[in-house]
Amino acid sequence: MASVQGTLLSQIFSPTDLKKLKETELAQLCEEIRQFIINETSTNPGHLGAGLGVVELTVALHYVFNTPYDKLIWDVGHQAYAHKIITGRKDLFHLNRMIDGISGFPKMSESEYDAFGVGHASTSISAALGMAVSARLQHDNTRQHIAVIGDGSMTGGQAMEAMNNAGVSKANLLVILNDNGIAIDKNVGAMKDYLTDITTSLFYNRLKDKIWYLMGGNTRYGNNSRAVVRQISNALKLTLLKKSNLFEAFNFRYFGPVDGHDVVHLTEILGDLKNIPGPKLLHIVTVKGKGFTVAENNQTTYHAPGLFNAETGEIIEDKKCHTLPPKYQIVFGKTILELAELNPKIVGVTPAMPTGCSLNLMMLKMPHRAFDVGIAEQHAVTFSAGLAATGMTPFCNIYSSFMQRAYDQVIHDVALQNLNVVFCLDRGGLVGEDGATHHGVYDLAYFRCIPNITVSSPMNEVELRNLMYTAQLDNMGPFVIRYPRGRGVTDGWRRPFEKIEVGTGQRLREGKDLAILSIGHIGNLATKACKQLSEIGIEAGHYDMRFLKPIDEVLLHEVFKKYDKVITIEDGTIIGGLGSAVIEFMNDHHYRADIKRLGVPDTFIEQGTVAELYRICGCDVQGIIEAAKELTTGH
Ligand SMILES: Cc1ncc(C[n+]2csc(CCOP(=O)(O)OP(=O)(O)O)c2C)c(N)n1
Repeated sequence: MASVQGTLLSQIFSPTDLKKLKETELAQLCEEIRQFIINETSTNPGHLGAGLGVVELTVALHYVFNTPYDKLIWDVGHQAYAHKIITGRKDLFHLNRMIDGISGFPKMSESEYDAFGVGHASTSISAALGMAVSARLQHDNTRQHIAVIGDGSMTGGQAMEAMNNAGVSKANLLVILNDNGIAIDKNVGAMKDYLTDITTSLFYNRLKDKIWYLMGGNTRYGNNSRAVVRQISNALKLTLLKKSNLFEAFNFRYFGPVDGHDVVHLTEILGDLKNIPGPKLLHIVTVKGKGFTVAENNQTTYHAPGLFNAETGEIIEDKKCHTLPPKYQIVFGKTILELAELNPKIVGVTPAMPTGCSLNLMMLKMPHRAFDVGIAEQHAVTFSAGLAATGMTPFCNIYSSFMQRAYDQVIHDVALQNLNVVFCLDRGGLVGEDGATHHGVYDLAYFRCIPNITVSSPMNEVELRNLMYTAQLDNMGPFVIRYPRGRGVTDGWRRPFEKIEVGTGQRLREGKDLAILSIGHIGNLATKACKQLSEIGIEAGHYDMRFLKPIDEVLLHEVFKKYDKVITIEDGTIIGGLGSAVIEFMNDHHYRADIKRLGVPDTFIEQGTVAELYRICGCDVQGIIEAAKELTTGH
């Protein structure tokens, strides 16, 4: 059930309703929306802090602009809850991120107000620019195009590419830089320092205040904005400001920094900016987690806190979690630290996900050897290649779906030069509630076709550790270790390291009726299925392949000599991964067998719990049992 709504929010079903409110009512509406988001996400987890930080901005944007005719594009989209609530999805919000519910990110097919689908960072300016140019080509000079991008996402290369292009386009484009000083973890890099300087510089802000005073004496940009801005721009050319402002250097007109929590002021500024043609950037300063003290004070934790108490903010932990096996992420974080203590060549690299992947453990202990390079996957890969080319052994940890960004860098900079970069691919497989933009299901297929690369996936935490150990031994070349989000299966994972022979899998169970070949964590479902199949008289052999490339040919010969019925299972696309590799092997070696491939079908899988999604794909225990029955008995 949807949460209780405040008196103003209960009247809002679309931006048209919002526009009926008086300016003086907007602040109260913001508080009601904020409370609604807190209540809803406390029982149905999602992204919290970023959304709380842009409530005022969202209200102001829909108040001033004519959405959906005007195009509003959210970068990443994890902050767009207020946008969803205002644009007709308030009463569906209790189904946020659920199967058959609404997506946690803007999605074109979900609403006409979602001008562009998002989930990955730094795309909004490119998309908005494309739309602005399209409008111009279609002789529409009235449509507004607005990209809202965080300071973290602004560090992504694509955002810079788009700024560079937009700056000479004369397109009618408004970029709103939502500067809260943090990505998921603390924002990093020179741009962050620059934004801090520009926000706090006394010289800059005094100059700006003087200019605004000259423009009309109050906080607005003035009535005759175009003329005033032209005058001001000319004046600014005489100052250091133009040269010292990064965004002005990109030919954007820069406005700000302004308080992003003053909703009335924002509506006034946005109203004025509507009348100023060409590329312009409004820099607003906000607080991530605004209005919820715990979230303001612990911004990384409350980026996506899971279940929490809506009043106190206290996070509700799963009581059982202390007795469960550790998460793969923790095993990665602790193991890289152990290995780095043994091997001085090891360094860690993450593009803006230190807490998510647990590289933060190494960053704490060995700050000079662990690097957060910002939301910059391409750079992370080539930076790692540079490290490897000159004798270091980088462990570059990237979420599988974000690695899609850096495909060329993997081929061109790492594989082609056979450099020993260890790619730890976190969040491999279906990730659950984040949905289609975040599932890590293409990696097995897209890595398998690249020469020189070793592609592995551990079935449990001990294998993860041993693969990490193996990957940093001499002359290993590019080495992918791919594992899922969440918990492993083993107790006592902290055993002495053992080298795993590259390209070797293992037979886990002898069978006679069919063989099941798995790769990675999903093999644990195959183990369960084998036991249940045995209870109904079907004896399945089980092989944990461990390496997709090089694939264990000795084991495959064993399989095809013994079995003529084979199931392959992987938590990746059915096209191009383990199943495809096994069929290629069978064909190349002239074996004949009935092969049933289980994996993610050739369609985009939306959000839901991981268990629900594997069921849909026929890759849960029941799915394996059904496939085995069908293969062996024909029904
Ligand atoms: C390409 C890519 N890399 C990493 C992420 C993971 N991610 C989601 S939100 C986020 C931080 C974004 O920071 P910012 O743009 O400042 O927005 P804020 O959350 O602070 O509002 C990151 C790194 C992503 N979505 N896309």
